[in-house]
Formats: sequence, C-alpha cells, structure tokens
Amino acid sequence: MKQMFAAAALAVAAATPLTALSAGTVEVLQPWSRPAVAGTTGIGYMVLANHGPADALEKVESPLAARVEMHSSSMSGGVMTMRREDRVPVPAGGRTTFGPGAYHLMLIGLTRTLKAGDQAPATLSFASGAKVKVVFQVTDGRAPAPMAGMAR
Ligand SMILES: [Cu+2]
Repeated sequence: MKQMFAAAALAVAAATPLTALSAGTVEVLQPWSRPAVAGTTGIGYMVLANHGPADALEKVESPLAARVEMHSSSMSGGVMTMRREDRVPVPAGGRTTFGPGAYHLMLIGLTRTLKAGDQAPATLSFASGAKVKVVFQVTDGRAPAPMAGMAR
C-alpha cells in the first residue's frame, strides 16, 4: 500500500515542469541587481507580469542574504523614503515593477560580494501558493536596457 502511494507521488512529480516549483501565473521579467560588498545590503529589481488572477508577492528568500525584505519607495517633502511591505500586490493580468524609486527587494546581510556579471538566486513565494525561482543578474550598476516590446 505504502509502495503504491510512493509510485503515484513519483508520477505526479514527473509531470511537474522543472522550471517552476509549483504552478503559478506570474512571470518574472528582467531580474537585475547592483554590485554590493559582503555584509552590506544588496538590491533586487524585476517586473512581475501576471497572466492570471490577482496575486501578491509575500515572501522572498535568497541563499546569499540573511534575509530579504520587500520595500516601497515614495517621495515626501523632497526626500525619498522607503517602507517595508509584507505583501506586494500583482493585479490580475497586470504588472508590478520593482525598480529604482519604486518597489525593490533588499538583500540584507549579503553572504558574499556581488560583482558585475555575478548572479544572485532567490525564491519568490506568492499568496496563491506559487513559488518561483529567479536569478538576479548583477550589472555594473546601471539598469539593463529594456527588453523589446516591454512596456514600462
Ligand atoms: Cu529599501
């Protein structure tokens, strides 16, 4: 009985695409980061494109950071301030941009130095239960050129 159950579980696992940890409708576009020294805070930018019903980013983890926080930025009295967010909504059929002056991820307590050309992996967990693996490409500090056809 136990063996039959294990065989059924294996069959399910084999049918699951390797690119996603679990089914989800949110696609991650152009994830990038900036150089940062070990022990300091790194940054994560990306665009979340939602091809399905409304969802929300609730948790981010990276093996390269002690913890990852989601922040929003806003101008108040000419000063840019940022605030920690527990969830970042991604509207149905819409996009949420993480970029300079907007939402961003903070990779707090980097376990190693990030240099241009490096890659910083992370896992995004959504309210829907979907988990998406993402690899932030570390640039020389500048934003990568927008992808062809990508709306801002
Ligand atoms: Cu921040």
